[in-house]
This record gives sequence, structure tokens and C-alpha cells, in this order.
Amino acid sequence: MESLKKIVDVCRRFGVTGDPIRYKTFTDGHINATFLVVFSNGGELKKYLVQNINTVVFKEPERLMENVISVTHFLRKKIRAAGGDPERETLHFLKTTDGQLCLRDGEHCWRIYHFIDDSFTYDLIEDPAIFRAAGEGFGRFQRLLADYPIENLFETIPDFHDTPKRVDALRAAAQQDAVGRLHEVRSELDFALSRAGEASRALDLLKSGNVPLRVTHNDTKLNNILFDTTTKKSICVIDLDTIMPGLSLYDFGDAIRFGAKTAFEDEADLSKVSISMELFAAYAEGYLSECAMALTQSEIDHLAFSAWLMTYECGVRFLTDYLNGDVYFKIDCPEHNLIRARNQFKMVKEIEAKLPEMEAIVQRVVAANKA
Ligand code: ADP
Ligand code: GN1
Ligand code: MG
Repeated sequence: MESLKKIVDVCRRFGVTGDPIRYKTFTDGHINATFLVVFSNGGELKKYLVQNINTVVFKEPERLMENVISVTHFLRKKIRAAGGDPERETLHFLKTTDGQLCLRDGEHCWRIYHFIDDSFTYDLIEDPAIFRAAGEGFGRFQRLLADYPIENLFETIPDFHDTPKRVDALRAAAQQDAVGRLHEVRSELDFALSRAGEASRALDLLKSGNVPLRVTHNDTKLNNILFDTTTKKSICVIDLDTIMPGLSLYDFGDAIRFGAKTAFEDEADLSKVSISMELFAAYAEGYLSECAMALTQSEIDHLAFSAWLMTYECGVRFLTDYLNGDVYFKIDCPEHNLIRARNQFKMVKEIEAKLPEMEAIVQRVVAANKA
């Protein structure tokens, strides 16, 4: 845990003035360390988010920041042209006093950006209207970036959604058994490997030219989109570190994986973990209302499957991290990654049972959009 003094020192290096009066830690992300700091300048309050970029996960934070700055500038112009408010609808990063995009400090790398006030995120929802709004937000994000020059994007985590490689990493972790946990996870490992044959389906579609490479967010979980406190509408997509060339299927599937669930991502009581068809339909409606016209038939045909794939992949990643000794995702207890993996695999089974229904929902929503 960083001290207020350390965080204020970082702020000064980004030219922030005033007296620090309050700070708070955000705990909903699994990767970076995020702090809100409030400064007073003669009574006028300014709120900043200070983030310690996880350099184990993101090996080249400077190049990552070039992606993020370039994408947010691009978005800002489009938002302004559409009459929106770029200060609320996209992120605004500060530079250091000597013009750098982030501040290296030993193994740490810091960045600062404006806190978007009167906003909040969800880790779990029940109200379909909220999830529809999330779908609109991520669909809009994809539409706005449709003509962003993809060749300019640096791949911040190579092979991020290469599911077969994720399965290979699981096999390697099991073989190595670095921290002696293999005996605890035999049934989860068998479950994951029994489905490995399906892991390459999205990449096969890409290779055969059936789905296009797009600019995608790649981490569209519900707590990576801000909602307006008053209107309850989605306002701003955040956590832009994994913007890379990818498939629309990754963004749709990951949003469903996290948001259409009836329990938290780390709920240990698996009887509570299920996928809600009402939430699934609501997200599909919101998302497709913004970007259906830009999707190919093959993308649409695989949207329901993408929820299976992203859930399976995430379960594989949590299980791998558990076997590796929790070196990647932040944890709150020793079993955290195993609980998360079991939770994802329960969702995988749920999706397998409901896939025909989910496919029918997508077709219904697409037909309604065309009418
Ligand atoms: P991580 O990579 O660890 O998930 P995020 O960038 O998603 O980090 O930030 C963690 C949390 O901080 C978010 O889930 C959200 O609650 C909050 N947050 C991030 N950026 C903003 C912002 N600009 N305004 C308000 N809250 C934010
Ligand atoms: C991480 O950073 P955060 O918490 O939004 C992870 C995602 C996983 C997710 C699982 C860079 O997302 O890929 O799907 O946890 N981000 C990275 O909740 O690995
Ligand atoms: Mg996040």
C-alpha cells in the first residue's frame, strides 16, 4: 500500500498543485494499483486518479501509454464532433513536467489522469436496463474506433486472447507444478483440458478470413465502464491498456462472461453462479443497437459462442495463475484464483446448456434491429 506522501510526490512530478486533502484506493481491478487523490487549490477541488501500472503484466508501459494517448485523442475529436463532452466520455491523461507520458520510478511506472466525477462502476447487476446501457457503451466504443489506424497499435500483451496458447500455458503450469498445488486441482484441470478442442475456434475464423481484425478493447468487464450517477447511462469506457488489434467476439464475449452472471466473479457458492438470459438479451440489444451495422454475418453468428470462449479462457487463466503461485492476478486470499476458476467453469457449463437459447436471442435482436 502506497503512502499518501508517495502519491503526492508522484502528483508533483506531473505538475499537480494545491493541498492534498483526501485519498482512496480502488480495489475493483485485478491488475493495476489505483488511487483517487483530491487536491484543494484555494478551496477549489481537483480530483486525480494516480495509477501504478503493473509492469509484470505490461512490460513496455511507455509504448502502452502511446497507444492510450493516441486512442483517447482520436476519441476526443469524435466525441466533440458529435456534440458530446470529451472530459466525461473519455480519459484525459497528464504529462510529467518534463513531457513524459508516464513516470518511471524503480520498478514502478506511474500515470495520472482526471477522475470522472459523479460516476461509478458495477461488479454485479440485476437490472437489465443497466446492462443494456453497458452494451451501448461498449458498442459505441467499438463503432467510434472502427476507422482508427489499426497498424499504429502496439500489442501491449502479445497473444492476449490466443486461447490455445492460454491452454498450453495451463498444461505447462500443471507439468511444472511450481508451488505443489496440482493435486488440489485435478478435476478443474480435467474439465479445462476436456474442452481444449474448442479453444481455437475464434482464431480459426480469423485465419480463414471469416471474421475481421478490428480495434478492440479486450477487457470489457462491467467495472471497466463508468456510469453516470444521475442518469445511470454508460458514459466512459476505461482501462484502455489492452486496446489492441482483436476480434469483436472478444469484446462481446468478455462483457457477457462478467456481466450476465448472477453472482460475483469470485463467488465460491457455485449454486449461485448462473447466466441470466434476461441480462444476456439486454446486453445484446444495447451492443447491437450501436454496432450491428458494422458486423459481418459470421461475427453475429458467433456472438453467443464468444461468451463461452471468453469464459473458458478466463477460467483457464485463473487456474494457470493458481498453479503458478498467484503471480499475475491480485488476490485477497490464497484460494482466490482457484475460486475464480471454479466460478468461470460453472459458467462455462451454464453457457453450454443455454447456447441454443442465446443464439436464438441474438437472431431475434438482429431481426428487430433491421425492422
Ligand atoms: P485495473 O487495470 O486494475 O482494472 P482500472 O483502470 O480498471 O484498473 O481502474 C480501477 C478502478 O478505478 C475502475 O474499475 C473504476 O472503479 C475506477 N476508475 C478508473 N478510472 C476512473 C476514472 N477516470 N474516473 C472514475 N473512476 C475511475
Ligand atoms: C483483469 O484489469 P482488470 O481487472 O479489468 C484482466 C482481464 C481478465 C479480468 C478477469 C490485463 O482485468 O484480462 O479478464 O482481470 N486484465 C489483464 O476479471 O490481464
Ligand atoms: Mg479494470
